[in-house]
Amino acid sequence: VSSQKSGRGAFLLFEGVDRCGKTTQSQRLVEYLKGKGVAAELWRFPDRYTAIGRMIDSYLSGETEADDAAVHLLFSANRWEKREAMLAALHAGHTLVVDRYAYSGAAFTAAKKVPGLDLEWCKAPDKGLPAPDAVIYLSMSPEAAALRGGYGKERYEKEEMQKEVSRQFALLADDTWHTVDAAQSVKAVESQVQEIAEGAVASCSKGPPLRLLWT
Ligand code: Z5A
Repeated sequence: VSSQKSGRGAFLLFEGVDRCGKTTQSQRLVEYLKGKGVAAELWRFPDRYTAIGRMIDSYLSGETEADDAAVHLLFSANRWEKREAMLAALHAGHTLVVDRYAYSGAAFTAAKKVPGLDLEWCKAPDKGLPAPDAVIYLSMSPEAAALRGGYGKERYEKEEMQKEVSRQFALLADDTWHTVDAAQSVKAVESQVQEIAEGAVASCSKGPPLRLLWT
């Protein structure tokens, strides 16, 4: 892998249940890519620092209540408000390593099993966003993930919910997905992640058009 002046950056996305190691691996991947001369940036969703993100943060912490459909649309809006900046960074040749995105959005709301809010409904507001070049799905049973220090205090951090989220993620797998066994050591996961990332960075340096999500 080497930095490229032509072409574009790669959009690399980490998804998976709570505690599977997304934050750990996304941080390590950015450092690894930078060490290889790739301009890499770490992004995460929700972005809790925008006005919309603060509403989401308050909902996740349990401080406020909100209608499930309305909160789903807030998560989606939090991605749309970042679209232009994402596109600008990718076209400037920056590789984005993103911790959660629309797949989490669809999986978490669909997991609530609210009548009317099925998986297709949940995907609809995110259609047309920049699509990732590679989704790195860190696969782990919610039971094993819970052993990693237990769940925190946020709204969805409960084993039953995480099991249903995991079932919904399985329905969202597409041709950009690479499943990595997240129960391995940090180093073993990391070396598989690096291989996937290097492949995607190399092919994006040739300048393929960015795809639009779920269209
Ligand atoms: N949500 C939504 O509903 N709709 C949306 O559209 C979006 C999100 C985008 C935000 O969570 C919540 O919003 C989330 C989904 C929902 N709710 N839940 N649940 P977040 O992304 O802010 O969650 P987080 O708390 O930052 O991340 P996480 O998922 O809890 O953890 P993680 O990033 O996957 O794992 P980690 O922090 O890297 O690792 C967890 C622990 O395991 C830590 O102690 C590590 O040192 C350890 N670890 C990591 N890897 C290993 C290995 N390989 N072996 C052993 N131990 C390890």
